[in-house]
Amino acid sequence: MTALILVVDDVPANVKLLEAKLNNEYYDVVTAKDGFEALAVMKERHPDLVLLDVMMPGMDGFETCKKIKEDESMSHTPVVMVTALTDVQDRIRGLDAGADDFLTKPINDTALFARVKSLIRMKGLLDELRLRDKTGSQMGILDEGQNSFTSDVSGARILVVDDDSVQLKRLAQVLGAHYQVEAVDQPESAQNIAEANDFDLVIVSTMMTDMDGLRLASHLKSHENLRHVPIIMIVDEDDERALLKGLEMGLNDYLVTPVDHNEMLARVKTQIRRKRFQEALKSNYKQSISMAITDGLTGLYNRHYLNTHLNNMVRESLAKNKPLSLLIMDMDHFKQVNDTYGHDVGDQVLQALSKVIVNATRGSDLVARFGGEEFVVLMPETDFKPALDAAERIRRTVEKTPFVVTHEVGQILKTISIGASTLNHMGDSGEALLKRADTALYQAKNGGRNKVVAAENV
Ligand code: GH3
Ligand code: MG
Ligand code: MG
Repeated sequence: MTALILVVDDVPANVKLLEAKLNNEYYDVVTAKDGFEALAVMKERHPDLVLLDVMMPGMDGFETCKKIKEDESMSHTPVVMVTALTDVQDRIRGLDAGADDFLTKPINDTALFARVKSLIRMKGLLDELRLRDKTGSQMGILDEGQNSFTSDVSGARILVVDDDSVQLKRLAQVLGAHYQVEAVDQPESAQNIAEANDFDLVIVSTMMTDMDGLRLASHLKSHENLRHVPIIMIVDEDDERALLKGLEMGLNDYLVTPVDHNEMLARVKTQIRRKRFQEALKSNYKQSISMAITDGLTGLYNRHYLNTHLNNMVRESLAKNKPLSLLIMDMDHFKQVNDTYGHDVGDQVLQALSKVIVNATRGSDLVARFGGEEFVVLMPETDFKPALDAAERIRRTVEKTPFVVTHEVGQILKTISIGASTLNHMGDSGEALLKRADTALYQAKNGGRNKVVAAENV
């Protein structure tokens, strides 16, 4: 995921070093030499993340962070405080100022990228939620300031697995002041407990005697109902292998022993917030507003909503120079289903197709029913190539997955055609983006159906 990161430090060598590291991983970087400049840059460039030095002349990092978090236009931007290794007090002050995370100097690359990635993913989900709320209020179905996103993490449930009962007790105590904690010192039972409960986060030690914590984590991650539950591992500072392996496996974050309590609280909060944003996005606005913006048959967003949201999304993506792709898909010879099996069975096929599309796309992708048997997927922060890959994946899935219906035939195999377009940063509009995809869809139909066609990008 591409992102713009603001690096704030009064020492030019520190700025240069961080800038080089981040550029190396293909992040865009803007810099500021003090808090005043940082605030000005934020107003103008809207970065996705701020790496903020603590010790700076004039306005220090705490004060800068406070100002960021008090300003409605920037408060949603994650801030990582960069502090000296020993400054425990700094961490507490940083948390009070609203910082989302810490990094200690000298900055370790693994720690830097684990945190940057995790916070940017959270910011991406939050941006999408904010935009959907804006669309809702523009449509007059949601009051300004009536948010579906929240920073509230209260009531969250955490499972902690560690056979070191002293450490376990200490962690459970610290977390217990804010969350509902289930502490498990017999790792063999952890899997069952995790499956039987609805946890928002799992913390697993990788330093257990009789069980490989990474293996346990990998089992949890591969379980259907637990896949979306974030996992933080506890690792030995010197065990680079376990750390890298865990991150590579997709574990969400890590803590080194001895675990710093404030650091743990900050990281736990980030993971829980991210999970909640993700759930809010997936829930497709099941609240009262849903009637006006969703389609009755499929529960997807309706065309009116898509049009409003599309324009917001195009404007935002152009302003931030971010990619945006769009797919429009249409079932092939759908009329035959109605004609052969009746309209009700046709409806069932459309419902089943909408499920296939939702399952094949990401939470931040917006799926809408555009018309009778036409669907649109709007893919923020997605370049053309991955969008085409997704389209091809959906096409193939439909081709080989029969739709189960209540009619005596039992199941019906159908295909879909897809047109794909991507945002042209030289100048574009929602209407033009949609039109290009629609022209490509028409070509897919003419070219024999069951095809994905990419639009010319003009
Ligand atoms: P093509 O491959 O060219 O797309 O052929 P097609 O038969 O899929 O397309 P056509 O546009 O000729 O027919 C679409 C049909 O979809 C006609 C319409 O009655 C039916 N339809 C539209 N909305 C609904 C709905 O909500 N439920 C059902 N069951 N059918 C619908
Ligand atoms: Mg400094
Ligand atoms: Mg059709």
